[in-house]
Amino acid sequence: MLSVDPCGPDRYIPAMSAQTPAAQPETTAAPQAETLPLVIAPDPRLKTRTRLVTAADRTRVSALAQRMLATMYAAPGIGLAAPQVGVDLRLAVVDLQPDDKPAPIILINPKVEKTSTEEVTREEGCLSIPGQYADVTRPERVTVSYEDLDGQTQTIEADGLLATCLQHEIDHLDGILFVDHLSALKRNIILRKMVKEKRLRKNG
Ligand code: K1U
Ligand code: ZN
Repeated sequence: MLSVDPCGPDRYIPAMSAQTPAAQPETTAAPQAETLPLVIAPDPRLKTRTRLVTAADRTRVSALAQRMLATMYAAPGIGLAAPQVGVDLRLAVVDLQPDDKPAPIILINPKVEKTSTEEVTREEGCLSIPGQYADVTRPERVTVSYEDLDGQTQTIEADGLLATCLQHEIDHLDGILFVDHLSALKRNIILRKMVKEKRLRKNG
């Protein structure tokens, strides 16, 4: 059982605009966490191995994880790692929203414990490499251990898109982007486009 309160996307806030003050419900929605600016490639923060979350980081990590979830839902995306919001910590969030219902997972110090020998090729995108997609081959199944917000060790055995997403997010914590799994030719085509787009954004 996960101990995480989603506190995520705007669509979970009840619509208030059609209600008069007298008709408003007595209970108030949980305050929405603010989104964070995304770090866009190329950026050295995306190429750096992050550091372990320690007991001293715990209070900060809870609020940060809620803001990362808000950022991921707003993007929209199915995962987000701390370096993508400029934070040098081993922290990631994932939500594939099965049945269109929120099912956020907050992963502190996640670690791939086991991978299958069978591989699968799936198209990947990245919120730090917007508009670029490519087929990436990875192990089909993974076992990932992580700490939850209560400091309890949890284990996920994943296949399908969740397995791909977990590997993509843990790669981020090691400074690895999905383009690093491609041939040098494909990687350079994508990275050159990113350099060009960054230059265009900078120069207006
Ligand atoms: O870490 C990230 O950059 C997020 C990335 C995760 C990911 C996507 C695909 C395969 C592996 C990992 C994204 O979420 S990109 C956006 C995306 O895939 C998506 C967006 C809306 C609905 C469904 C998927
Ligand atoms: Zn990514």
